[in-house]
Amino acid sequence: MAVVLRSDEREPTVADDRTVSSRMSKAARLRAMLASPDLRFLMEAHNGLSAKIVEETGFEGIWASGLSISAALGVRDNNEASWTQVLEVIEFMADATSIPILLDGDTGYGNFNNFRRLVRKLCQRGVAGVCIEDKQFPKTNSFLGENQPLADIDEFCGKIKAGKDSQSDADFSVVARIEALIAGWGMAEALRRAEAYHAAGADALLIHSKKTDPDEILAFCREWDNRCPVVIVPTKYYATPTDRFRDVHVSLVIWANHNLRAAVTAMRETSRRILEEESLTGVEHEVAHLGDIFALAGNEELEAAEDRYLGASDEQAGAIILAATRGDALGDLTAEKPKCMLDVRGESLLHRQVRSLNALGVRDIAVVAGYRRDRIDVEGIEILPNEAYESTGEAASLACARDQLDRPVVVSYGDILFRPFVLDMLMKSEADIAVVADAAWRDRVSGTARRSVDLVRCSVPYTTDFLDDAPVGLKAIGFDLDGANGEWVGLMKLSARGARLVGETLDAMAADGSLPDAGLPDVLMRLIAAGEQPVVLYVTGNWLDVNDAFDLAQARNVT
Ligand code: SPV
Ligand code: MG
Repeated sequence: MAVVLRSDEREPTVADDRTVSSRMSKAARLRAMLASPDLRFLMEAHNGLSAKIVEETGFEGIWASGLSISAALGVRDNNEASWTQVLEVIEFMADATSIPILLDGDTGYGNFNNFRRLVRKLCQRGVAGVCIEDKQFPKTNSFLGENQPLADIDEFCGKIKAGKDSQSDADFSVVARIEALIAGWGMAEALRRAEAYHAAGADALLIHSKKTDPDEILAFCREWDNRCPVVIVPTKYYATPTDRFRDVHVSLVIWANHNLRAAVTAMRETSRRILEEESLTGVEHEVAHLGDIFALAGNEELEAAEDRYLGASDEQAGAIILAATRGDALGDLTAEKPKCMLDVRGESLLHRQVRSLNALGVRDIAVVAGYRRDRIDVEGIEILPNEAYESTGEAASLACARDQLDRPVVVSYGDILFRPFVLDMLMKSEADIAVVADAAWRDRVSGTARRSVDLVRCSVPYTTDFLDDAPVGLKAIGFDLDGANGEWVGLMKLSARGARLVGETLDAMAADGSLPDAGLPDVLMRLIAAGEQPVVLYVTGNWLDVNDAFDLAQARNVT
């Protein structure tokens, strides 16, 4: 039944065709390109990267050129690369792209038997088709020498049949390439071979020429009269306007080697300049940016996959050290440097903390600095300034590291020392918010000091029972707390979620004006009020903070 188009309907266009084809298999798409009444194009690629560039540019398909793959491997186009080495390259190309690939399969790498194995492997790897040429193994590039011997017609027809009988994908294409014009055997021989290869089951014919004018190609196409699709490679007759190929109903044009040749020119020029100039400056802005390379490699996809599959607990934890204060109670000791740079047995407090963090694999360390931040000379940290350190507290300092609050992070005061196991225990916590509290706090704190240390009240008191590992919840934190179970050490760990919650709380405090005067206990209390349940990890001693000269003297006893 004839399909009648309504007046508001239109004839399908090439663009429609492409939309439909994106839902088809690669092999089906190449087959459709060959069968299409429009002239279509394949662009050369020789590895995964160039294949991606061909797709990104907008080509519908890829010619995996034997010449280019060989040259890129540093060998000649004489079957010096083995067929499995070519297969490996083509597998990378197929994996890297979603458009069909037609492999230049030379002579099929042997007789019919070798060729049918190749066809099976190409189908397994999602390659859309293969082109074989009627020459002898090992082949020589068509543009080299004269009178290259051709394959026997019957032998080549048997090879085509073997290939077609072996394809596991019904849409896979075998393209038969006729070298009769190249070898000087004339048009009659070319047409005789065309007829035979078509009858043997070839899905398309590639007619090749090394002349600089297109006359013999155009004559062949006229004679052949589109009895099956025709493919051409106008490397030598490149000046021919493309419409002349349309006029004679060519199906597919292969731009066969220009990505390889462009790469050679660019690499030569870049190498030469760097050699001569002994500098990268001249070429830096003429070569692809590293970001471009990462994008081509698909790094963004890997980051998303890491989020999906690695899980938050495996995400690399960072650290934020709050070290903005001078430590006024230390008098002259901190006249010229911030408290975190006080020396404890040849090493500053900050050096010691950074070393402890590094030892547990934490490399991404931000230090919020204020007073005399010019005196902080620790390697491997990022310094984030708190310009308002004199008039703000710890919450405002933490807000200076707001950008870091999107991943697991250890938050630490810059004036504390702790034994390595304390940090190790904290790092292993999977809680969203975990704080370290000293259950032996009464030994350190008494009387009026209660009013200046952060005490914690917990869901259960500390116990020495080895088998009691029930989680301990934080109920309240602040100065002079009734029913306190411990003293906050100034160390906490946030999961990615916990970090986001703290970040949002800081934003809310900035918005309502409470941020400048707030300490970290105020932030924690807000989170508890909002229904979060921070976890407490008890220690008994094994840490100290440095508030005055007495503390410093104590610290100097630490090894
Ligand atoms: C290739 O690209 O390897 C070809 C085409 O076979 S040509 O080099 O023109 O023979
Ligand atoms: Mg070739």
